[in-house]
Amino acid sequence: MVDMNALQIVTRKIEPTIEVQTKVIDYMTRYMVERGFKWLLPVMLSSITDPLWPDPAAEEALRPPEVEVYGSKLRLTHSMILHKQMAIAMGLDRIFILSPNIRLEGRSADDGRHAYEFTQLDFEIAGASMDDVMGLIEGMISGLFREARSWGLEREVPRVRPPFKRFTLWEIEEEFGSEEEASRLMEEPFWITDIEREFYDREDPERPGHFRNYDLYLPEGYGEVSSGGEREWEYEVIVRKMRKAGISLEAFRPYLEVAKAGLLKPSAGAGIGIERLVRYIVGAKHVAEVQPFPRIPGIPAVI
Ligand code: ASN
Repeated sequence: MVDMNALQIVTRKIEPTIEVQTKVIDYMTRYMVERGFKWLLPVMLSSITDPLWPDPAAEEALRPPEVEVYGSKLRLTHSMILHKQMAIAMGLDRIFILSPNIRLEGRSADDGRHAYEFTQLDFEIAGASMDDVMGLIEGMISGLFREARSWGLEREVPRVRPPFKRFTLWEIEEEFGSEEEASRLMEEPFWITDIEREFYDREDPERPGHFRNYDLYLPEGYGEVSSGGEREWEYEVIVRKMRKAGISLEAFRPYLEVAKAGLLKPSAGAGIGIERLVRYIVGAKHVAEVQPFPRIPGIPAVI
């Protein structure tokens, strides 16, 4: 059930799910720390945030809520992608954050995996390629699933082995019709690559019109759980792509200042949706079931 009142929210049996979530976060953060990543704390208010536009999955651009703070307007975090690039510019070469994101989706179609407030494990690696990041995520997911099989869950988490299958978005559309249909038909996690979207994902310099980015999809209809890419770092390229997307350069002034000074560096990274991953591991129908305080588009938060 998605539309719950306060008593229904509080009397649900959510403890086993939160136990799983604890183990999932423990596994994922250890995985990153053991590989030399530094753990940053999240930013929730900033003058700049991810435009989430252009986004082939969205009908219209989302507007991040704004708060007037000390005479200037700050936005609630859509994602920390631009801060991740800044952290790389600071000389922090491998970073991750458990990053709370707010995305006020206008969608009414409820696919069971959208929450307007959620947390992603967001990470970035200086000088990395898409293969580096995809390999890192494959190692994390297959190790996590292996461990989850020993947690005594009611549901059998599948045995998965890297490398996961890769499809371009074009191949998915040809073969399955849509990403959702592919997710329903597949039995293992798979990648979708080459998606034209936000300016910060890198266009392949050797194949203009193709993109060095990747989304990880879960099988059994659970859909997208991770999204990332190699990044643009050159000022001229960033400005050209922002203009093409109709994005106001003024709204991204501090970011462009750093880019113009030549301080952004090549990097690649991704974010992995914690609630979506927990939802899959426990086999919940709806992401609301794994959120102690559900945040479902179209339904006002009760608590
Ligand atoms: N975390 C994603 C990335 O690293 C961005 C996002 O959440 N929109 O590409």
